[in-house]
Amino acid sequence: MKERLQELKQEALVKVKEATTLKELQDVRVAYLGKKGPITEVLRGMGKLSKEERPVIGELANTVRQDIASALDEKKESIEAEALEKQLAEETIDVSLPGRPAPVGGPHLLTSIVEEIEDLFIGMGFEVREGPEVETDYYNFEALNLPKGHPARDMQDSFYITEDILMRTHTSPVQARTMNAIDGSKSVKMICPGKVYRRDTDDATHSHQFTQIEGLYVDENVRMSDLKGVLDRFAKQMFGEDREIRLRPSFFPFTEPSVEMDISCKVCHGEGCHVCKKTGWIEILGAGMVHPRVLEMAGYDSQKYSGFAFGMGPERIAMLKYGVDDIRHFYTNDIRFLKQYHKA
Ligand code: FA5
Repeated sequence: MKERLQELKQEALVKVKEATTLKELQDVRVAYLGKKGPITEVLRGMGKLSKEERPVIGELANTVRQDIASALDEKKESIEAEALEKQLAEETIDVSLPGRPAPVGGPHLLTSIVEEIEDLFIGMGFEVREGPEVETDYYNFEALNLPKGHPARDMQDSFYITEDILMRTHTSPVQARTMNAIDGSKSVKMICPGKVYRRDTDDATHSHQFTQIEGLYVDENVRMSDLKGVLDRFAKQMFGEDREIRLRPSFFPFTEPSVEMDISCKVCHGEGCHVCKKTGWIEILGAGMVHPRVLEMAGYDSQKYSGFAFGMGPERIAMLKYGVDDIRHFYTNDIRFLKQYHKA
């Protein structure tokens, strides 16, 4: 019986050694130490032994049991430790790896340029005003000295909603609205950014919906030289002190005299390209001295008050400033284009 017990012990220890998983180890435990296992069987047969042999075999059986049990426990610990180590190795976090960038949006180039222009004029004492995009014929045209049937209405091909309501074709109605609201009682110095709509055919420099920024300064003794000074400061601050501007005589029914301001093309540096239609210049704004009739319609005494006004297209300004070669880039929303202008 002694030999049998020693044999069982050796056998069990080999199996414990060979086991590689907790499941295999549990099977060994059940097989050798379980109720139906060979050691229990040996102990059951003790009744047949002599009185002297019984305690010796009993003690040996217990020792064998304990040896197998502690070998099992040891092996269990080592399998568990190995598993933990493997898991830790697999789940190791390399803190030196670059993180996954979370996509962050930014203002649209057009929004940034409008804000930049606003800041620039706020710095010169102008206030920012807004007006409706769906406008009455009166404010869009009549209050600006463009009565019904006036041929100059053709300069701005319009989207009419009813006979008297249209999508505003420029931001100039906000001039009339602002002046009307104060009824000629005090000076006005404002700019108005916003969307405008025209039945223009889309091309590299024209869009049927675009942005304008209007400017208006009405006070006593406002002169043409004030307009020139403000526009010159605007152009230099926006494009650099070395930028060239030119004022060309023009016509707007709401200003007299009227001018158009061009700035030298940044894309071709005056050589002529498709952006500037081979002229080397890009028209960016219309301006002039507010027509006395417009002042009077708004309630001002045109003998006492005078003013200047201007209206510019921020898309054209952004195109010049950043060398954008097609106005349609602002509206097709290609993220590759827009991303280039996101400020960090
Ligand atoms: C006007 O709209 C006048 N209301 C501007 C003005 C205001 C003159 C106050 C005098 C006093 P004009 O049609 O030229 O003017 O347009 C002004 C600017 O808008 C242009 O210089 C140009 O930069 C821009 N613009 C005009 N049409 C388009 C278009 N289809 N697409 C993009 N920009 C345009």
